[in-house]
Amino acid sequence: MAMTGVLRPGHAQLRVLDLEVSRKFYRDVIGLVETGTDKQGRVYFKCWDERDHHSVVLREADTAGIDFVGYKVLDRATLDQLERDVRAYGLETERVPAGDLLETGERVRFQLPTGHLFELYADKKHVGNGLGQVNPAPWGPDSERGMAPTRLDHCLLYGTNIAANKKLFTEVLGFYLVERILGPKEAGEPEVAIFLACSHKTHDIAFVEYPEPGKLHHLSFRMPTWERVLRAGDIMGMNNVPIDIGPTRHGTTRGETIYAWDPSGNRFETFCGGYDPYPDVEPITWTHDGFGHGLDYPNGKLHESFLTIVT
Ligand code: M3P
Ligand code: FE
Repeated sequence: MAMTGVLRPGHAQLRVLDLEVSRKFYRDVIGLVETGTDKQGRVYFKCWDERDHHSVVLREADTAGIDFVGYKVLDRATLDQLERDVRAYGLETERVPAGDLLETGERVRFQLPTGHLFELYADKKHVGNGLGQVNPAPWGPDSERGMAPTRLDHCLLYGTNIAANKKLFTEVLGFYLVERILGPKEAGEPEVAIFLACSHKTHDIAFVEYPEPGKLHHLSFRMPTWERVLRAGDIMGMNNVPIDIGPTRHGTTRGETIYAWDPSGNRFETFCGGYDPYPDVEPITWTHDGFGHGLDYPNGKLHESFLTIVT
């Protein structure tokens, strides 16, 4: 089998300021499928074409931001091996019991050098996409409500010491570097952003160097087409959703995109396109001078809000 180890982003738990307002927003405006509420009051969603029970979990809190992200691994043997590898590398790990998140098996949790809580897990209930496993229709009612992204694509996290994250992800977790952004020449061109893949995508996770640990820049939702990204923009307009950037195309990862804010101020992305890297690609580099086009290719512009606002 070609794909082993860590498979994909599986879930993210977001802090939201008003659960009912956020529930409506994620369900009716973004168009996710609500799949449950747990004893703690957390609300669970999946994107319509995801097969596992959930990918987005909302927790009401006084501040916005991200509690943790979880990545699905191939099987339990892989989970046990990666847990040993992370410990041998020198990080402490914790097992979160099965059932702590609805319909989810044990999770191995550890803190990244950037301050984020990161989890690996092997088991989550298969609930399907509503279209069945035999002779399925190509789409159904859940793909036609709101923006209706197909899946949770990646997250971009801001934090301290991304160089240490790069080492952990590439040497222990089996990710590879696809693109990177360099700082100014005067500073010795340090890597200020890294885009890492565990699959055949331009990024499954990305990090930006930032003085504060544990910050969320955005959760990204995959759209099937550019047309659907533009339609997501129409839906943002109809619902007065504040937009940060777009519709436009990044130079970095070549994605077509809109960034906007949820009612709590957590940024999200509706994203499509990119290209298909393999683990043997030579990473693409964006210099400090070229980064305006990296961020917004047509406009070649560094957007202040995009670079500085995080939750
Ligand atoms: C993306 C993406 C930065 C670029 C971000 C790119 C931090 O979010 O999905 O390609 O400049
Ligand atoms: Fe993104």
